[in-house]
Amino acid sequence: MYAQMIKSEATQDDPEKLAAFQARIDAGEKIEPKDWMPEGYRKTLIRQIGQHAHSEIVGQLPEGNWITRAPTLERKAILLAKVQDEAGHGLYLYCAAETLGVSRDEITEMLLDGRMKYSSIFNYPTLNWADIGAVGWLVDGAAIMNQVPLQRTSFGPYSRAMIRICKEESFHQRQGYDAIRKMAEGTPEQKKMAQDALNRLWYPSLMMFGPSDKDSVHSAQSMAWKIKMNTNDELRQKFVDQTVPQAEYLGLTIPDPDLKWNEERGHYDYTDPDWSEFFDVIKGNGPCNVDRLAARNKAWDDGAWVRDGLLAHAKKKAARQHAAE
Ligand code: FAQ
Repeated sequence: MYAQMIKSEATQDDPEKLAAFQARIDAGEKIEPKDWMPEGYRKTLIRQIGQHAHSEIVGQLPEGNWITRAPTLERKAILLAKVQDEAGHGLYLYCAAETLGVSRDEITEMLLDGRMKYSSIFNYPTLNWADIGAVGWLVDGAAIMNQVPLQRTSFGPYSRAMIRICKEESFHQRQGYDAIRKMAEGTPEQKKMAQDALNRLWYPSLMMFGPSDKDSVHSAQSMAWKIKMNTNDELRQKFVDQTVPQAEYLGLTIPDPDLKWNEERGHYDYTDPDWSEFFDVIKGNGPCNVDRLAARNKAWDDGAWVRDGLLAHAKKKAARQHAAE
């Protein structure tokens, strides 16, 4: 339905303006907030940037769950810093979305009542400490794979936000790898926990790249507009190729008996995730969807007095300024 809306609005745009806009994109120019843009481009960006921002915010929950139970003070401090970084990423992205004419409150409300999505991965639980290592290694690893090309995306504010985010995400990925390496090199029980985390998070991590190309409704238009730089399957393959040697180094086994190097393709052949599970999770039926949205709704409601107070202060200040003029 959203895709239909975008299509119908795109066709209402002046063909000459559309052609000039596409020429700018093709020439690699950045589009800035005050530039003319097709309505479909604006809406697609709000959807993608908003979904991305929500993922950063909701993504704090599975890791935040372990801050009080981190095994050492050092691990606690690192995890705390990482979770704070994710909040910062959410804020840069909400600001980028605001330049497209949608307020942070509006898109937050769309998350809270289920009209907007966030990444499927955050609907899976973090059951033990090894999961925190696996989240950094796999989830941040997949996020970087997706986000490095987005530094070149056509919309200026999004592309600039991605440059800073990617720097921090690579630190996150390395801390995750270091945490899981410690477990994999630890006691047999710790190694078992690391393997169990990999078993549970492997396929949900592959799902982060979105449905297979044949089922991706937005890829073609988003790639033409350089809102997306690669297809979902291209990035998923790159992620598999990068991660398999990392698992081998850890002495862990990717839970895919059919995974093998394909000499001819120069890539690993791998098993796709269960796409029916993916679509079920993004419809709201994953293991933690209800809890995640309840936690975000509670945080929003509990913070109402802060927002009201700030707004009242801003209104009072504006009234004072107005009276003085
Ligand atoms: N989860 O036609 P496509 C992070 C939806 S940040 C949920 O292929 P598109 C940092 C899609 O919206 C992770 N929904 O769609 C961190 C569409 O539904 P709609 C987030 C998904 O947009 C780490 C439908 O399926 N990163 O992890 C998912 O061209 C650790 C059809 O799909 C970003 O958001 C999914 N996985 O491609 C934080 C990156 N995949 O809207 C804390 C930017 C697809 O029509 C801790 N986003 N859908 O109702 C993107 O690159 C794209 O939006 C894709 C999807 C690739 C995710």
